[in-house]
Amino acid sequence: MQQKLLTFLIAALASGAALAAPKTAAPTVAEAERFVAEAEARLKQLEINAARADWVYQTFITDDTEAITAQAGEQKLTAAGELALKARRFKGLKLPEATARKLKLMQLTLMLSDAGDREAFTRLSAGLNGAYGKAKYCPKLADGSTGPCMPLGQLEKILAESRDPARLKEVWLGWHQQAPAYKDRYVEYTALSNKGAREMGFADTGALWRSLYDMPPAAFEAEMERLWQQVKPLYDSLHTYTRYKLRQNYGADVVPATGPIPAHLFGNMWSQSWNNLYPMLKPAASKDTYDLSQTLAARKTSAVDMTKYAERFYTSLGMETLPPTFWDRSLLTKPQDREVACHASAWPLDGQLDVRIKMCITPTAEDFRTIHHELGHIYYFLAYRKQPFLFQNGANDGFHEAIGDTVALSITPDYLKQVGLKEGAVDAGDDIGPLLDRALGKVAFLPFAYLVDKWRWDVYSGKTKPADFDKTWWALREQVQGVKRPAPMTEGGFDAGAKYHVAADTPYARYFLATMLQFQFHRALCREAGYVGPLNRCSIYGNKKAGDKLQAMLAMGASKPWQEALKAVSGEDKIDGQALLEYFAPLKVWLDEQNKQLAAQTK
Ligand code: X8Z
Ligand code: ZN
Repeated sequence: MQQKLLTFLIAALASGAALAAPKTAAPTVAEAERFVAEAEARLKQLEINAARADWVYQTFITDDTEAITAQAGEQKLTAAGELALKARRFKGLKLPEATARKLKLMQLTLMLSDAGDREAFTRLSAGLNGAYGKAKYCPKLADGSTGPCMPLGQLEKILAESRDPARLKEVWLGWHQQAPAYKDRYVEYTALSNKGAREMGFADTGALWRSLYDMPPAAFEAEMERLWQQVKPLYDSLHTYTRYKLRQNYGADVVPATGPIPAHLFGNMWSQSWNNLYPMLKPAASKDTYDLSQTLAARKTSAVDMTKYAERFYTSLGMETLPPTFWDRSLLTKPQDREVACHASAWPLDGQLDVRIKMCITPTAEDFRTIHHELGHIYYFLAYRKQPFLFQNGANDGFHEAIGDTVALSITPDYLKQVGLKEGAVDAGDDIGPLLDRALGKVAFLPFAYLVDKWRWDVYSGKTKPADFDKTWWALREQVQGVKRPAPMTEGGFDAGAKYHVAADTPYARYFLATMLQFQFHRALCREAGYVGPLNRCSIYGNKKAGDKLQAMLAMGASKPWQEALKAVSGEDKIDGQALLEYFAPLKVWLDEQNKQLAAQTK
């Protein structure tokens, strides 16, 4: 307490806040409203500047663009910290709801009172993002020379397509070897971030992150655990089934009968989605040999066409067409002449119609899903653009991640047929095939989405020291996800840093929440559309009634606690795994039956 008060006073003095606010005059409602209006105008301008600088940086990574984005980020951070401290003055004052909420939101930020710290922090932040974006694996050839260097996209393609375990292992290790180069910077960065969180009165940055959900941070942590336990039995069934199939395919030497499974075998760099294993895992009885990736590749579907398919889904719900500047200014394919950060992202550049996607699109089913995901962000931006600046955000970050995925749940075999992306008849009796494919994306993802921030919370709290980064990372991955490192850990390793969101310091609990939320949204919107029947066959494509319901929630932005936004769309006020479990219920029965039979066969 003492320590907190002291840091507050130092910070307040450094920012000039204590000098600016006369101690005697009690704050008034009018003053609070004036303060909020001025703060919003100032933050908005700085946000636009920072977004522009960052866009240029991430689509053209150079030392110069890095310096420019760091500088713009620093200006934003300076103002955010200063205003957050000043906002404290109105604590306890009875205010209109919206003003009180804006003051609360303004205080959920880092505050670094020292200019040198701010400069170092924003430089490290930009540098880490760039380092991840530029990283490449350059294989050593037998003659001692170095082979052509491979960026992440190329390595991911090999993991998706090759079934040679030695090659998979090489590629997996090749990518994970890159992260130690920025481990020291990450350590320095997290220390500064913690300093900023503490100056603002939070225990550490993890505590700040857990404070972003309209509930006490400890309650949020308990919710995460409750949700994971709720869906864990379904994950366990999928993991068991996958192990049998991997063992059949790779043999008992590669895949152990019990314990964690080597991480390089799941068709994905982080074993976070297993869709690429579908051909190996698909039900023997399924006649459906349909492969969307094959169709998209064979037709040489362009990045623009992929995006247009997604746009048409949203407009079929009654939403607006994308503004012309979206098409002029987005980056949809990987440029060959410069370094870019390929990790897909959606950008609100001016809080109005200047919205953009940055993504290195290839004609695959995975990118088809991802472009629907990204447009979910874009349509959220567009829907809440009429809100005041501080409410131009998702109800919480899990909502933002869930919108596009909700829409993508409506990409059913029927829908693909309807838009001409599926040839041949849809087998109405075959639910298990498509459900399994969906589970390989969604259910397989749950433990990974749960554990990334579980690991980071301990890093931020200091419980995990830098020397133990890999030890604690792999303890979680083994215990929660049931996957293991394909080779022993190395001294100074930084495997968590081989994931974009760790290097770029983007919170990850949002994706775990989004996975729950999207099934709640899907169920609610299907009901709104008047659909009765199994949730996995429902597509809201073309349904304006469902679209209006969704749009109404999107338009609320962050103006109300997320519980109200959830209520508006689904009538529920808790994030819950029940809708997801209901969606996959037929698959759970099937998996458990398969596992029983496979166990009997291997006795
Ligand atoms: O990062 C993303 C999106 C951008 S918000 C492409 N996702 C997570 C990931 O790639 O790890 C979407 C699913 C999870
Ligand atoms: Zn996203």
